[in-house]
Amino acid sequence: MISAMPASTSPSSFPIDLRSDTVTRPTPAMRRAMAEAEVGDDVYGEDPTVNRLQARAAEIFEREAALFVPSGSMGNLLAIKTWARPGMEVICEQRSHIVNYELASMSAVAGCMPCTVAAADGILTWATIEPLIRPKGYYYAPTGLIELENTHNLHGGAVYPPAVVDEICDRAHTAGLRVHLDGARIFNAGVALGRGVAELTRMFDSVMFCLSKGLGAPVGSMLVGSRDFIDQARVGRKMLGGGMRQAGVLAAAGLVALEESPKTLHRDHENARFLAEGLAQIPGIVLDPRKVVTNIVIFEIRAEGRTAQEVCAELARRNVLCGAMGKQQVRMVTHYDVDCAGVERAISEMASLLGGPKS
Ligand code: TLP
Repeated sequence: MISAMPASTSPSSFPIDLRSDTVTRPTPAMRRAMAEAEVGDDVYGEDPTVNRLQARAAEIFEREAALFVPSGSMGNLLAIKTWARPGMEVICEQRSHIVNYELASMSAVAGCMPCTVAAADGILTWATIEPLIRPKGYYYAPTGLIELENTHNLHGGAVYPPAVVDEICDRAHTAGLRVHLDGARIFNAGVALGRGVAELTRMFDSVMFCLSKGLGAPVGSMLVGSRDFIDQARVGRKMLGGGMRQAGVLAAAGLVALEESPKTLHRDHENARFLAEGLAQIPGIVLDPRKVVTNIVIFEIRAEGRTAQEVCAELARRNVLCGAMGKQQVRMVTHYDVDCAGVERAISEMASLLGGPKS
């Protein structure tokens, strides 16, 4: 059986892969569940394991229904397609994943236009959103949807204060607008705040969360919401070519991820904080470790003549993998396939690359 190799027992030639929490390999329990999964044709609604996963996700989020989708990107796109019509705008944060990493699918496929605003730490408030809502007028593209991202990927896994979310949703609903959550890492937000995901997401009209990020499943994300919303999203999924057949082999791993992985996310957060504290000591790195509250560490490289890409390439030669974001920023993401020893190695390789701890 192939399983993830714990970094603590690995030789230093084994890569420490901090590029993303998407790189995890299925746990032995997931692989067992996949091998033993009962399956059927999910386009007929007859895959018992997919049905169990959907029922369980709906139960955990205290919603009427849920839908298993191949990716988080498809889940977000389905929400936009379901709530908004072509020619409408979607209000979202400037560095949100739907704007930066989803191939402009909201425009190319759903016919919508992003209406973005930059927010400190990526955290929108009603005060930043309200001026973007279009008044009635035949020449305006009407506002079709508001989208929030929690945790916020490009803002280093920042977490929305629940009161801010509640106010946005409450005011949006009063204004007759829907709010969708890109909750790819909402379980990380839950752990950071010590709150349940149902409580954190109760005001949203729809929620997408990923099984294949920190929760560690090999494939898949979930949309949750009302029965009516999910029925429409299911039709949209088929239209996008996302109707799956014996998907129970994937859903089985998703069920294990959903039940088991939230309990261990706190370790990823501890490792991320430890990583941030170590990196912050290195000259040429600008980073405030107090801002690292989940599993994403983003920092600036301010080393003479060195770009983020060059630093990442050099680290890769030393078997530490991470991602450059633009010219100066680097992202490292912790997950269950990297333990504390792996994090220590990442810090020491970076220190030796950039020249020892700050004096
Ligand atoms: N994020 C990936 C990359 O696409 C950047 C990563 O490595 O972090 N919402 C958020 C907040 C995400 O971070 C991601 C993936 C998605 C949506 C899309 O999920 P997938 O990759 O399943 O389409």
